[in-house]
Amino acid sequence: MTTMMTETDLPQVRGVKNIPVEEFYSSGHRTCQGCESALTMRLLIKAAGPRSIVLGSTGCMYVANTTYYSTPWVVPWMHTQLGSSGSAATGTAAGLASMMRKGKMHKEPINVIAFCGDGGGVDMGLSAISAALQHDEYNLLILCYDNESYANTDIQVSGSSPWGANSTFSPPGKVHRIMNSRWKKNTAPMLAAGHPDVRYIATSCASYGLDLNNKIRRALTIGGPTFIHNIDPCPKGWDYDPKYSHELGMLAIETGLWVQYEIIDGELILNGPSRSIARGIRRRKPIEEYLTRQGRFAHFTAEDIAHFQQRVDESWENWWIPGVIPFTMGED
Ligand SMILES: Cc1ncc(C[n+]2csc(CCOP(=O)(O)OP(=O)(O)O)c2C)c(N)n1
Ligand code: SF4
Ligand SMILES: [Mg+2]
Repeated sequence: MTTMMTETDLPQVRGVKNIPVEEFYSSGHRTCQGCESALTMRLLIKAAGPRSIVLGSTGCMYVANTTYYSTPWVVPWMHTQLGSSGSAATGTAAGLASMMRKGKMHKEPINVIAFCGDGGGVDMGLSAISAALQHDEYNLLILCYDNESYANTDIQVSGSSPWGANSTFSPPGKVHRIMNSRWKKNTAPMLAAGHPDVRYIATSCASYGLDLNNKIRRALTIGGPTFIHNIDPCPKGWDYDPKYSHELGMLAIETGLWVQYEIIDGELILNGPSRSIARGIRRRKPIEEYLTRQGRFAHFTAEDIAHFQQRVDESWENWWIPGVIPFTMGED
């Protein structure tokens, strides 16, 4: 079905020393110190290489990266509206395919990558992402960098914010301590279950850079539309010392809160610490170790921490696929 050529020279990288040294997201941005989303952008384009077009929806990774007359992007980059990562990706892939078909462009594989934040992707642009994932004639990657809030407009709660987190829209008060009572949206499995023809959907974290690198490469080479959901610790929104971004990304996975996996042609493979946890090789760290490191949970009582832990335990112990698919098979 695919009309665009598939990139062929992005093999899986074995060992961190073999990650390319060239940078295509360089100096010239003004993200906060310790911003993991900036690292995600850097690793994203390092993995994809120079024959790429990147489309970014409104958010920190647009605003902080396009200060007047400066940008860190060394590849063609275009801003798109907050909820439009899906439509921008489809339109760009369609445009390239058309230009190549008409002979107006040299025929070559060009990576089409659209990114969105959690506000732009998990909430506002979900329908456009769904539409993009149904266009199996185009090769494209949509990457959601999830800092768990509408960060750029000063940390408002999103559908991807964790239960109970303090934000400008969910400040703990005297009457109601827990203002965000929603559990985080389970986005990647929702998109995978809803789009069974999509060949590749994965979750990742820049704290595991080699893993992220290889997932991006697989997403760009497998063919058709693909989606990666990436968790990004955000010092400002999560309220911690910027030097701990890397550690917090690891803790999100080691506590079992964020689960790392790839779904390739309908087959789910857990990887990294998530696989070791599922196999019983390592124990999940207590969620308290993660929550107490962040100011956004500073108002939590012991009861709140226990509730959070119980929800995480439930997802590993009662779900159909631990940490991923929240169903159980009903009795006949
Ligand atoms: C349609 C629309 N509504 C609201 C805004 C204002 N706005 C700009 S960035 C932003 C936050 C986006 O959050 P997210 O997608 O999570 O990205 P982040 O800022 O966290 O990186 C908002 C609400 C906008 N640009 N467009
Ligand atoms: S608010 Fe968070 S996501 Fe935005 S630039 Fe700062 S650290 Fe990065
Ligand atoms: Mg966000």
